[in-house]
Amino acid sequence: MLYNFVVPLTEYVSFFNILRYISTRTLGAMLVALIITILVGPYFINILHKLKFGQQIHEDVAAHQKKAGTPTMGGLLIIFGTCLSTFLFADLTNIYIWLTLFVFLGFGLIGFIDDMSKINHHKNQGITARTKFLGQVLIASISLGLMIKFTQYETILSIPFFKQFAPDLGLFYIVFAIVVLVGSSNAVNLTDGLDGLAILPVVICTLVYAIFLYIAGHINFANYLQVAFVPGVGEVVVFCGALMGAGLGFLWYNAQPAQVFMGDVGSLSLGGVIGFLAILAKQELILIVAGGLFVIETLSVTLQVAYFRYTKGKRLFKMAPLHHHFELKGWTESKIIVRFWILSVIFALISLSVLKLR
Ligand code: 57M
Repeated sequence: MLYNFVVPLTEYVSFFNILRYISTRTLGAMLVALIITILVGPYFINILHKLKFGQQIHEDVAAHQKKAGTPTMGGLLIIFGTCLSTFLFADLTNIYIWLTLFVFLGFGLIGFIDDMSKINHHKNQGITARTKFLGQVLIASISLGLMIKFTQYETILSIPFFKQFAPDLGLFYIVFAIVVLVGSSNAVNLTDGLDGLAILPVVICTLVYAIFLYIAGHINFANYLQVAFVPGVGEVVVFCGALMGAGLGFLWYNAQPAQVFMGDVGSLSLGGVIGFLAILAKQELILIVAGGLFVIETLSVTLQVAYFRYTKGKRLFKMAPLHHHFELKGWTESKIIVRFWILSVIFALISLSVLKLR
């Protein structure tokens, strides 16, 4: 909004020129979202306490009993900080900004309904996995349909390491993109099981995609690095800045011992939007590396279930997702969290290096 109001005034006040740049607006969006989230946090957590939006805890991991009653739905704080800062700093005439907000809020809505139904039913059940899945597929299909209709988005798939080979998947691309969005949303959800475990890797992954989006939206950089040029997506970097700021502001309160959990409203919206950033930047397959931590957490569940069925009752890990395995092995919570954060930095660095390895 600031951008849209201020840019016409640059004729009279040359200082406002600073807001023309995506880079300065991204920094502004990040800083404002971070400060606002930290400032609003205590009031917000207080309201969640008053509304009794506390977390119910499963009894199978003893170390988690002390977390009972920690307010959940802190994802609303992330959504608030991100949206406010995006409205302030982004060019609101850019269609990709609106599509990104649609995905973010759409997946958030499904998580919100799930969180509310868990609280209302007092059995920690939420909506059924099937309803949640159908909701995710619906939001993903609408957003992708809108994107194909209103932008010049191409349905080609970039293959890492092969700059010349980028097959056009046509309609099949939509199916593939739905899998990316829904898969990424659920993978972040599975990872969100220890204090701060999901949010920092989400911020790191967003930083990776902010870089990819900046390059994809800039014809010279895209040509130089031989990646797909997607006109207009550079503006989404401002959203990424807002998301990173709000994420770090949330971590202020989600750091161990957490005063608030993000809830499904947080995990589903964040996971969904990371998938969408990967699609916008046309670096969909790299998400497997950039979001490597989310992938290994999800894989641990898949392997655990498959192994359990195959061996008729034996377990590969003490418990899945993977962070529970290390908890039961006796690692302290903070050790697991920090080590998993370091893993996500390693994955981020590998994914960025792919830009040059082609
Ligand atoms: C949600 N939710 C956390 C919090 C957070 C198929 C199966 C693997 C599904 C999986 C599952 O249900 N995963 C999705 C995981 C929960 O956190 C809430 O949920 C939100 C995210 N959706 O924001 O509101 C608990 O996690 C802890 N937590 C923190 N700090 C945080 O910042 O400590 C969360 C955020 C919170 C809190 O204790 O209550 C969760 O873990 O439930 N199911 C599982 O993960 C279960 N695994 C399992 O059954 N494994 C089996 C098979 C099926 C693979 C096996 O290994 O044999 C575990 N869930 C729990 N305990 N709670 C089992 C042990």
